[in-house]
Amino acid sequence: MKEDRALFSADHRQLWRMAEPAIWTLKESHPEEDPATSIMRTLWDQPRWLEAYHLYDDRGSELFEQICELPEYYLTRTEQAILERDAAKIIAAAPVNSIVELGAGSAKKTTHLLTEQIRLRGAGIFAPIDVSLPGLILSREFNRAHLPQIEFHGLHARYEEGFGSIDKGLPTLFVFLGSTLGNFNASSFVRFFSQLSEAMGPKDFLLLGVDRVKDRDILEPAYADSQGLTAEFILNVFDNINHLVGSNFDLVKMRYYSTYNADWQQIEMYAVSTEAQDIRFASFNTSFCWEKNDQILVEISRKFDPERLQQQLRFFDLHPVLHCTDPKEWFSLLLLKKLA
Ligand code: AVJ
Repeated sequence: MKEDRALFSADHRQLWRMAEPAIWTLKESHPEEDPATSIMRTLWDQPRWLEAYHLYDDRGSELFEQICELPEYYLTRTEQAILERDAAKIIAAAPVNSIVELGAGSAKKTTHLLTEQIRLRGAGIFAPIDVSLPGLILSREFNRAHLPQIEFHGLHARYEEGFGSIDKGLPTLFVFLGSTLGNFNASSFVRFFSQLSEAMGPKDFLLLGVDRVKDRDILEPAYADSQGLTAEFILNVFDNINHLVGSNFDLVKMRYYSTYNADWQQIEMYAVSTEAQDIRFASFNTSFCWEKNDQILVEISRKFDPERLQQQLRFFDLHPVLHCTDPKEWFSLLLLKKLA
């Protein structure tokens, strides 16, 4: 493919190999921390908690797709509607050759941006970065069928590994949708934006989709659906953990609990033990007692004030260009430009 070199920076190009047609993987991955270490570190923290990425094994990814369709879960369809309405405005304001999507998930939303890119500029590169290979393959097939003018390069990697390899000279729109940012606590927020800003060149933009602070009567049902899908999604993490570190969490002896913490502007999703259980970790030769009624914080979903977020992002040399929202002002898309 002639334009491979246009996507990767010269000194990163040789780190990648094509694992599948149009899908790249790192020859060697050196994550800051592997999944098992992350689990052991946060479960020994007080209070015990987990990093959100453990939720997305195959079953978890499937359950999350179903959550997106729930009547109570307004986020996906609200963001989709904003994109449908404002994609042309966004692409016009961001003169780029390539679109790099972090944690692509359902590539459906990005289609609006790519369609506008074709309409306005006739061509472009689309490079979704995702840890899920099946997701990338679906995205590649969709692209092949519906967006032939767009050159596709899937990056099978964690976001920070992926965006670090993109050529800084190639005008790029980085896209981070779905309020995935809401999963980051204060320290991962700073680390993420430092790394991303560092990876961005002077012609680059960032499109950020974030769920907004609002009444708890709207927020809480989105994370406590009547079908119990969210509960299943959250508790499923323990199946994945049992698999990753050889532990014996018993899903029958726990329940799901969620609440909106207004002081911290975040939904908190917990697993609560319904009886004392001795949790053993075969791979680490250690154990702890999970007492009855004790909680493990499995996920946070932060809610944002868009003006305040724009101010915070100036610290990372990201300056506001556009702010798109829905009529109810429930969700925001922020377009930011990297200042050289
Ligand atoms: C994928 C992080 C945006 O926080 O709304 C949905 C994850 N967890 N229901 C969110 C989630 C439970 C979701 N994000």
